[in-house]
Amino acid sequence: MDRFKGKTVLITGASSGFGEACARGFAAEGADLILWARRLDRLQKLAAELSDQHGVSVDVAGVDVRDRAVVLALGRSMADAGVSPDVLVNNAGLASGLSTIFEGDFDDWDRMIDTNIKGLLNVTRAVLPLMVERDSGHVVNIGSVAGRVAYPKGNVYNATKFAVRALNDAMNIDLVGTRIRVCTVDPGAADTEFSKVRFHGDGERARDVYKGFTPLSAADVADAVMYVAGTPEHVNITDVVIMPTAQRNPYLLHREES
Ligand code: NDP
Ligand code: 8X3
Repeated sequence: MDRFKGKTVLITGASSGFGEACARGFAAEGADLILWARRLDRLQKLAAELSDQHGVSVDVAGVDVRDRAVVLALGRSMADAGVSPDVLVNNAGLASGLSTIFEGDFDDWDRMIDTNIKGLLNVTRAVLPLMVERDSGHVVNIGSVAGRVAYPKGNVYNATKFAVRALNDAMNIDLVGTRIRVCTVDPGAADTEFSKVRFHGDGERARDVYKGFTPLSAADVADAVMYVAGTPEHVNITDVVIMPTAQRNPYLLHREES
């Protein structure tokens, strides 16, 4: 299928997990890509593979979404080059640590707030004017079930994802009367590098998160993003919640005994 042929899709956090899976999925359906993340080496490898395999153009940049000056400069370069993404996947994000609020680590808090809220805002502020200018585009924000209900020791991560949901609603409100659509895709437990990052590189602790049930894969989430982005222009899906069948909310996850 060539659902996205001739479209340009900008994905933040494309060096692993959902972002990488979205890059693979959109490229397989003909989209040209702009991929941002800090690990440029990974993006370059992915770009070579996808352009080779699917004949699409893939532009990469080593970007920290927290760096407002860099993000805004990239937005200006796109404007100068006459490029305006058809789809922006605001995916870059992370959890850092899991502890009570009275034991929380300030660096973890800053990392999450600066990336998940301010980084998403930086990218949106850089890219959305290009969409408004031509009255066309689609923003898909990656939220989380953590943005719908707080869970023990999730506190600041929860707050950042509640913020993503508020910003998703706010974008839709600010864009009424335009043809630009905005959706939050809110996944539950998905096996990516997410937990390894949350536990500061502790792979064993990360693996335990996904024991006893089949978690979502990154490709499952990419499918949902592509479904949303593939709807006709008069259809605006504003919220998608996607969880493994074993999970019904952040508190209710069925694990088989091993
Ligand atoms: P991964 O850790 O696999 O991917 C995270 C991506 O974000 C990486 O590509 C990373 O790239 C990028 N990233 C992190 N910080 C920055 C930054 N400052 N600037 C640019 N890129 C950054 O995790 P997931 O794929 O699971 O996470 C993607 C999104 O999905 C996040 O927003 C996460 O909160 C959310 N989510 C995850 C769930 C899960 O269970 N996995 C469930 C619900 C939501 P690099 O390090 O190269 O910069
Ligand atoms: C990631 C899913 O449940 O670990 O947002 O918060 S969860």
